[in-house]
Amino acid sequence: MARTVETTPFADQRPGTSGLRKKVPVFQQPNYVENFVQSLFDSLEGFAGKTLVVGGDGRYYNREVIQTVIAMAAANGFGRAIIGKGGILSTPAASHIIRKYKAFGGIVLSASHNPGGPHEDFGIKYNIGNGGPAPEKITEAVFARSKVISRYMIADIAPVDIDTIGTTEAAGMAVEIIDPVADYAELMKSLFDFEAIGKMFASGFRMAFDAMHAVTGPYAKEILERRLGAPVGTARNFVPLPDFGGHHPDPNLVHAKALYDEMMGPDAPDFGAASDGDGDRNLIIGRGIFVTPSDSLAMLAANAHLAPGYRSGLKGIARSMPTSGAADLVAKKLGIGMYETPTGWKFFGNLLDAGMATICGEESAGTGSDHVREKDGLWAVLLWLNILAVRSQSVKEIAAEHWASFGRNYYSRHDYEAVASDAANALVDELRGKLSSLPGKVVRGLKITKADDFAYHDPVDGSVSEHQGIRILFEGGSRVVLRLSGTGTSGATLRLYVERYEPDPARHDLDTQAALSDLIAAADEIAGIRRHTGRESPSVIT
Ligand code: G16
Repeated sequence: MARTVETTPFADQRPGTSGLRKKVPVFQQPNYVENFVQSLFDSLEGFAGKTLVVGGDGRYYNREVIQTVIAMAAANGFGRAIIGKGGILSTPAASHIIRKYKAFGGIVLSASHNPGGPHEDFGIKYNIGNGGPAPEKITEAVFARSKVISRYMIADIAPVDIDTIGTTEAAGMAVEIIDPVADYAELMKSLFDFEAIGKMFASGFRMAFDAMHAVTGPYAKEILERRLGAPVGTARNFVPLPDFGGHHPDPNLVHAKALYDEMMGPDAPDFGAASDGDGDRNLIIGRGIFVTPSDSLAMLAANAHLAPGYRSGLKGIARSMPTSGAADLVAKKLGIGMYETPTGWKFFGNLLDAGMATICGEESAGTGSDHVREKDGLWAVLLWLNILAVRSQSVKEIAAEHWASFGRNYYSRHDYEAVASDAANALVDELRGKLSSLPGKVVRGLKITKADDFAYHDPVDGSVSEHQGIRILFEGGSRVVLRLSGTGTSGATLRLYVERYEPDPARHDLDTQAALSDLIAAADEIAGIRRHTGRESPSVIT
């Protein structure tokens, strides 16, 4: 029943920060999906007879690619495929299911927070047996293979019914369709004080959760409304749609603006939150206050011991390099390890597996812990709810107390999207070329103390990842970071990360952009952002 099909390579199948992301028409080219999946299987060893988890965020083309993956997994010798009903699995749920059922690995079909639809984005990423994104040595091997591939294997089978829970068989491989929510909901119950959170809801606590027509809808309905007793309507936009209702499922202040406006309004709920396309990102907004992802990481780490799953304390904290240093101050106070990694959740896997870090976070709205090996949007929301229930304070009060004891790291990211790749590369090359001449210079009244191109030395496996972002540090602890995104699908996206530390509580109520204006101007002067990109202002400010 398995067939070998001749094919020719595509030149553009290098996975980025998180898997292969392209426009749908690119994936729809004959053999495009097949080539990538076969290149992946050819780069793995020892999966014969083992289990592959498959699911996605429900976006356009999800169901078609799941059928292809089933037929190819069977032909390549997997023994069992576990698939979320309807082809749905959030990224953190897929990570949990891989771990729980001791699968060999998993394929998650998602382009995360990018829009979906016939002309929008699609993506394929592979997670290894620890539940985490494949490390660079695997993604690079897949890319190398994709450049020389000459055949793929596929079983001739009728489409599998992925909408009925139960086990069937496809070309000798068992296909198990599971409830995508149940295992994940049980895991959350084991980590958090559902009774305390339930009592908080029963006493009138109001929350708005925006699932953005993406994968977390069914998870939020089950956990927040059914298990924790939040009023029906707490989860909004909860039906996953192939085009996310025409929106970007990106939980930030631009794409979740309606939620933000409501949270800043006179009758705001107590707590607002949102998650992205595949459920690994989070947005946290209290009544009258947006909590930056960097601050959220620090506040969650400082309060995690209030949740049952973290009562015995944290082993360490890890954050990506561009994420603010707010969590470092918490780690210092707790006397635990702090690790600075490149952008990309895959870099946390070794630290989590080695028991060096318990909580990890990124400025790009990702927070998570060692319960899975992915960032986890609903996990962050539930940990916040647990903390709010135990402390009986508002988000605003918790943030103010946090800043009073640790100081405040004003922080913002400016994105210049869809810039011509040549212009973006020229900017980075020019900046790299002058890094050694920057220390000692004064720009806009700010003295540069250090400038480098971040390289990460993994303390667990000794691997080195270079060119992970340019850092320019100023006297007093402020800094700007520039790097090119690894997740965009058109042209290049330049990211400018800006941070300023303010120890004085009397200055903790400033407007963020105003507090950072001198650094933003200095960054433009140093890197020539406007000159190179031709843009007067960023496309997105978060
Ligand atoms: C992915 C990665 C994250 C990364 C983010 C932004 O998130 O998993 O680790 O921080 O992209 O990466 P970049 O700055 O290179 O665009 P997601 O939610 O898109 O999978």
